Order: sequence, then structure tokens, then C-alpha cells
Amino acid sequence: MTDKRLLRVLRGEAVWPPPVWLMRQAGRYLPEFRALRSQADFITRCMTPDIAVEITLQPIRRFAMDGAILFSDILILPWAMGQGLKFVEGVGPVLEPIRTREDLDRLQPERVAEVTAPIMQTLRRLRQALDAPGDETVLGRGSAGATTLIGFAGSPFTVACYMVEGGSSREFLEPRQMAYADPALFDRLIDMLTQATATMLCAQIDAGAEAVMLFDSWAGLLPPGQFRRYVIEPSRQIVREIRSRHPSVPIIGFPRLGGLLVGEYAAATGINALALDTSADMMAAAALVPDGVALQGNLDPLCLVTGGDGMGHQIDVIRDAMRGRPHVFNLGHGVLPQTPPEHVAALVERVRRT
Ligand code: 1CP
Repeated sequence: MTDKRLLRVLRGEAVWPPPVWLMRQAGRYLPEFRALRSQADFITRCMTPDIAVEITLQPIRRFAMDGAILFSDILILPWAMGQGLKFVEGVGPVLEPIRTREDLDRLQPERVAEVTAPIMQTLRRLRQALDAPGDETVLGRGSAGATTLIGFAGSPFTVACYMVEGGSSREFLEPRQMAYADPALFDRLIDMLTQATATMLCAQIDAGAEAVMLFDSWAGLLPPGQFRRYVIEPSRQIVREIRSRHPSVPIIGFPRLGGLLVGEYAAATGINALALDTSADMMAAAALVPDGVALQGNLDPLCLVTGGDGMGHQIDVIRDAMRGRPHVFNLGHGVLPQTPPEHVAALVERVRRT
């Protein structure tokens, strides 16, 4: 049974109108998400199936998105390996930085499967809720079996950025300097993350994820040689490992701000779909990727804040340019917290116009 519209596109079919979901579709812009925030801190929310299931389904109930992305975070992986992590209000993630061989040796990738078991439980429950026939109490009438469950992870380079820096940054100077000053150490970290990420994504698929996405949000910081070594090569290995165990599960790659290298990224990694950031010209990207690779994107998230005719026009430009090709409508980056939910409803309605 593969007639879910999003899955068909991820497998290379052109579907009209295109399926739609949004990066960070669960989040602070939804009042029902903010209401749950007071109940538990961020990591607890990710690790408690009752809460994580509820948050994942919130945007599906409201907007009937074609994709439901697991509520979790890319930094749960380093946390599960034993790295100290806190999400601080108004600051973002704060981690105990990894700067030396000793810091790296203290990580315990062998713990990840056990620590992330509740997330797999969340996925099992989500898959059941999304596919339950006639259970309109969960999702609303008629939508059972229509929404694709998406698992995800950060890509090794982006996760390493936060691990070495110790938090968020615009430049991530610490990890980028480590890659030049001690490439052997940086390679070890990347290799550890590559293996752990492939294993975790396979576990997510075993638990019910029907597609997986690799977020490489900081890929665009690297010069071409390092982009090949730290973005393309680890992603290629992750794709190869997932394919060997789950050959029919589509994989979406998001090498954000990858510029001219996105075509090489798509061809060399073997991903099924390439997610594009707002800076990318979708038609130019289409010319760079191998035939059959779907494109996902790439409306400016700010357009969704302003809404109205401006947003409508931008939606039409992207949707019409991609007509006849495998295209998943999405933003070029995550939904901004100040986004009015009714603009998201208007976006979905506009994308689905025939
Ligand atoms: O309560 C809150 O406000 C916490 C905000 C929040 C949320 C809602 C964080 C903290 N993470 C998430 C969830 C999340 N993160 C999802 C779940 C899906 C959904 O919400 O719909 C996903 C897929 C992510 C992925 C993620 N986390 C990325 C990759 C995508 C991207 O946005 O580039 C990155 C870089 C992170 C790190 C992260 N998590 C949270 C923050 C504040 C940050 C730092 C972002 C930065 O460095 O600017």
C-alpha cells in the first residue's frame, strides 16, 4: 500500500497538486504547542511518548499535512551518547563542548539504542494513529492512511557543529577550526556520528517511519573539499547503510546553502529527494540533480509570516515551476515562531488548489 501522495513523490512520481508539509510544523507558533510547554522541559517532551505523539499530531489535525515529522531534535543523538545538553529559554541548546580526544572518548554511542527506546515507542504509536481506519477522534474524518510518517536525524557535520561549539552559533568557528587543526580528531567524531546516525535511522524505520530526512543545516559553511569530505561522504555512507536494510524507504537530504554542490550531493549520496533552502532556484537545481530525484521546498518562511497575496504569488511561482516533476511543497527552512497559524492553513489550501 503505497498510495500516500508524499511517498509517491519521494519515489520519483510527479503528483498534482503536490503534497505539502512544513519543516518545524510543530512548534511555538501553535497555541496548543505553547500550552504543553509548561508541562515538561524540551528533552522530557521529546522522550515522553504521550507528549511527543500529541505534539507531532497537532499540525496534522489542524492542516491535514501530507507528512507528519516526528517531534524530537537532532541533538537528542549526542545527548543519548552521554553529552550534557540543556535547552535554555531564549538562548537555545547548550552542550558540554567536545574539544579533545578525552572528551570524545567519554561518549558512549553503544547507549543510544536503549536511551532512545521511548522515541521508537512514539513512532510506533504515531504510525498506528495515522493509519487507523476510521479513527476520526485522532485526525479528523477521511484522513486515515493519507499522512506519511517521517523520521529524521541531523547529519554528522551539523550535529558535530553543535557538539564541538557547545551550542548554537552563526559561524561555528570551533568545529571548523578543529577540522583544519586536528583533522584526525574531527574525522573520528564524524565517523562515530555517521555510524550512530545510520543505526538510529534504521531503528526509526523499524518502529514505523516511512521516510527519513537528514538535516545538514550548516553544510553551507564548508568549502568544496570539506563539503565533499564531511557532508557528501558521511551522507553517502548513511544512505548506503539504510538502503542495504530498507531498500524501499525514501531518504530526503537537506544540505542547506549547498549552492552549486547540491547536484553532486544528490548524485553521490543517492538520496531520493533533495530539500532546498530558500536561496536555491528550483529550476536550476532540477537541472543539476539526477533524473527521478524529487525536489522539496522552498518557500521563504518569512512569506508565511506576512501571508496574503504576497505569499499566494510566491506559492504559485514555486508550484507552477515544478509542475510535471516530482515535487514536495515545503519551506526553505523552519516555520518561524511569529507565524500566524491561519497563514499556514491558507498555504495548504493554496498548494492544494487544482
Ligand atoms: O520549545 C521550544 O521552543 C523548542 C524549540 C525547538 C523545537 C520545536 C527545538 C530546539 N527543536 C524543536 C523540534 C525540532 N527540531 C524538530 C521536530 C519537528 C517539528 O518541530 O515540526 C526538528 C526536525 C528539528 C531539527 C533541528 N533542530 C535542526 C535542523 C533543522 C533546522 O532548523 O535547521 C536544528 C539545527 C536543530 C537544533 C535546535 N533545536 C532547537 C533549537 C533552538 C535549535 C538551534 C537552532 C539554531 O542553531 O539556530
